[in-house]
Amino acid sequence: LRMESELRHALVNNQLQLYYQPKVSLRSGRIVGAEALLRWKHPVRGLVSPGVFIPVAEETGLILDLGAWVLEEACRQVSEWRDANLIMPPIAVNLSARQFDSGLPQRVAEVLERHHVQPDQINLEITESLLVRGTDKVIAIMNQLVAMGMALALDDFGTGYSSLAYLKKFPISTLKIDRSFVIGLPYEENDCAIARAIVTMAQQLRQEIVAEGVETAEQMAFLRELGCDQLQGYLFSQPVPAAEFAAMLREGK
Ligand code: G
Ligand code: G
Ligand code: NA
Ligand code: MN
Repeated sequence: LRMESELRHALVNNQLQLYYQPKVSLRSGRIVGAEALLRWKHPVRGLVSPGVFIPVAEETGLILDLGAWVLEEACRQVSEWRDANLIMPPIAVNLSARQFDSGLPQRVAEVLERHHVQPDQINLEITESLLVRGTDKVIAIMNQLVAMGMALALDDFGTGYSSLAYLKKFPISTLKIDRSFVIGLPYEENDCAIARAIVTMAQQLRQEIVAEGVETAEQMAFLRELGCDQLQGYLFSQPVPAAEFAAMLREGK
């Protein structure tokens, strides 16, 4: 309860911030996207990880207000970058399954319009739990978002309980291989087999594939060999504040 009220306070007192972690093309070595990640700058406790407060927000329903703030802030930032004549790759925003109701497409469209942001400037990352719930209603909402011109990515792939066969029911253009399978590459046989299976399947389904949590050159080499499209991880950059991300882009990385 304490954390909930502090989090509510944080929301209205500008203690929340978005950091941006680049996604790098394995082919060109260039930044081709970024994931926006929430940070809580607590006046006493310092930087609080979303790993701590997102679960609380999910439980209490506060995630709806947080999620709305994240989308608003990402669009505001994208429009600021555009006004500064920065050529920006798509910015991905994480969506909680709880945000996925029939009003979502309209809410997203309103935020995009308010900031004059094109729908292909913002990607949406969803988790497997949403697919498991995979009702026709969820599919219909996804289809509406895609019809608006937005791309959907499936986050943390491999950690949930969705079957591979059912992936093709959903209009998802990108799969993100969860960090837990990347850690053991290229030495753990099981991780290699899982990564290979995910990439092969994604290629068959014509989906882009992003590897998360890439920390070593050996992991990158293995993922390149597999035909993975993009990587995200400390090897290239940690999540950084907006100004730092813009500077990386200007340097033409
Ligand atoms: O940045 P970090 O690795 O500490 O994030 C921990 C978890 O919090 C990750 O699973 C990440 O997806 C989640 N997270 C970060 N930002 C957001 C956000 O804006 N919305 C939601 N729903 N989850 C987020
Ligand atoms: O669940 P999600 O994939 O959205 O979580 C992303 C989280 O992973 C972010 O909080 C980010 O800080 C963290 N992260 C990103 N790259 C790396 C990495 O290379 N290694 C580790 N250990 N964590 C990472
Ligand atoms: Na992720
Ligand atoms: Mn994510």
